Amino acid sequence: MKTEALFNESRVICPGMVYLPSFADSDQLHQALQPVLTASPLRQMQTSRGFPMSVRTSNCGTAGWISDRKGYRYTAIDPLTEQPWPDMPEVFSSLAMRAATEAGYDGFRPDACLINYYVPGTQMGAHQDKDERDFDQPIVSVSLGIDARFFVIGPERKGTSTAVDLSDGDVVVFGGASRKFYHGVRKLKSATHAVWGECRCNLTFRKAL
Ligand code: MD3
Ligand code: FE
Repeated sequence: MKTEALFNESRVICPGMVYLPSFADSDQLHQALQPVLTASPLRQMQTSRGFPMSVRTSNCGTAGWISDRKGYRYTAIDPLTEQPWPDMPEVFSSLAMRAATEAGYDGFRPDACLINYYVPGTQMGAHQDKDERDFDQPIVSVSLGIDARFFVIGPERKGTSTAVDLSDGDVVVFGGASRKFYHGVRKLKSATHAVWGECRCNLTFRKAL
């Protein structure tokens, strides 16, 4: 049975969620990301139960999201390098601010950029993002590399999901009611992107602190 409605052309997908197709310059972001990942390499974080997450992760900005045996939180220091997270590149922060403004959330100033790397077969189960202090601040998501199917449910985990197919350069802004909606990523299909290779990179910009 097919329970997912597909809305890929509409801009407002559900209350407060704005889709900006091809908004980001993928090549420029790829270039800016390399020194960030040299300073704070991608790694598989541990869940609180001690299992490795399938997505590989890093951060830039004054705060970075981590998961370990103690749970989820934002830290100023990268536990792997024991150094501050790398600075957020100017092209990252300016893109996130422009996207938020375009979506109607003027004044967004991200202090954290979570970098998620997916290889084919990887998925992210339904969850809420609730480790940030101020839920009035939106989250800006940038999809890079190979295509993925994202889904959003609603304020509760149960219910019908809405699917959005995300391609290289697509940006989604989650504000208003959608900020607390359950969401996730379907198992990534195999593909190769000319610049990013056999992977999808997702940048999520947040005001964490
Ligand atoms: C909807 N990442 O890192 S980004 C995450 O593609 C996360 O890597 C996915 O969910 C990814 O937490 C999806 C889209 C996203 C991010 C934050 C949201 C959707 C959201 C917060 C509230 C509602
Ligand atoms: Fe999330």
